[in-house]
Amino acid sequence: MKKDTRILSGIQPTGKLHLGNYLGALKNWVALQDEFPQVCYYCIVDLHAVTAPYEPKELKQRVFDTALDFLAAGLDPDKAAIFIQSQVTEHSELMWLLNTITPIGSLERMTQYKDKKKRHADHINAGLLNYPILMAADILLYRATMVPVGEDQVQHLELTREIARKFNYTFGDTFPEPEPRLTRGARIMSLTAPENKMSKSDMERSYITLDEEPESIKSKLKKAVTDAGTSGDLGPGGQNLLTILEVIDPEAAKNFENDAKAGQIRYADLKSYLADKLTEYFGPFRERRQELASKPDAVWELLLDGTQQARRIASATLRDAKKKMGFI
Ligand code: AQP
Repeated sequence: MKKDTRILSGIQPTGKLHLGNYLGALKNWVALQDEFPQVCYYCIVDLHAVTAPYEPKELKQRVFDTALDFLAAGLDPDKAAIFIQSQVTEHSELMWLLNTITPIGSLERMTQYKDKKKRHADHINAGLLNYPILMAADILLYRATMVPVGEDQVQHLELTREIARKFNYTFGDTFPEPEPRLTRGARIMSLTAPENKMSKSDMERSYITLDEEPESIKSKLKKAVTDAGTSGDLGPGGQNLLTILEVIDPEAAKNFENDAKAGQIRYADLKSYLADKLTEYFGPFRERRQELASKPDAVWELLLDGTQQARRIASATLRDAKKKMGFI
């Protein structure tokens, strides 16, 4: 392992985590904490979450829910720092400094911004535009060298690299340029509109949370859209179900795929098999989550520990950046 490897990633507390968040991010985070213990920083990015409309009374509970999902999925506070973004105030301060060297044109080009602008047409705020600068601050504050992300975040990471280069060029060498670590292939689509990705802020029927009850998994999958494409082709809905099955039972997925190629697939069978497999796969997760939920003080304590670890690094980096910029 290179001595200076450091890993950072974050998830917004915008709802309970779903299969997409797990297969596209969390599963990979757990593997990385085992491969690179003591240098992973995993963050609940609540400052990002408030760029879209939300209910203030629910925010703290959502942060807590996300922490439960992190821990139940296998993130281990002895190997990785798990913390809440807003509690390390250096994130906001570095973001302001980076604001001053980021061209507005670069922000306006971001696909996610353009997409969110459409989705929240009555709530286009500066935070939505500046979202990638806060993400750059999250990453650069820890001098992260590797950022595990889904395909959808690669453009933001490229901007982070540009910001780091510009800062280094203008004020002197300060930040390494972080590399993306792409999660292989797992882009999970909505159950109700499989041309869109599975999203927490979408309607409940469109996603399966990691702690979803077996009956509910069954009923959501039963109603999942599975329009076949041309004959022998699964269509986006069926393909999505196979993508999910591939991760937990590759052999069965292959068999269903062969059935589909032969024009003999029975979606009811695929859905019912997948429901059983998901129920089994996430059984231990549900148990761990329930147990953790019954000890809220211990969970908040873990988050506090993680925050303290994060703050030690964050405050040293911010101090260095301010020094380079001439503040101190
Ligand atoms: N459908 C998905 N398939 C694969 N990966 C996904 N991720 C999210 N959805 C899928 C990955 O999860 C990580 C954290 O995402 P986030 O919560 O910070 O924001 P998001 O990508 O916007 O996730 P959601 O569920 O769609 O949240 P909302 O609805 O609040 O916007 C990222 O690494 C992402 O790639």
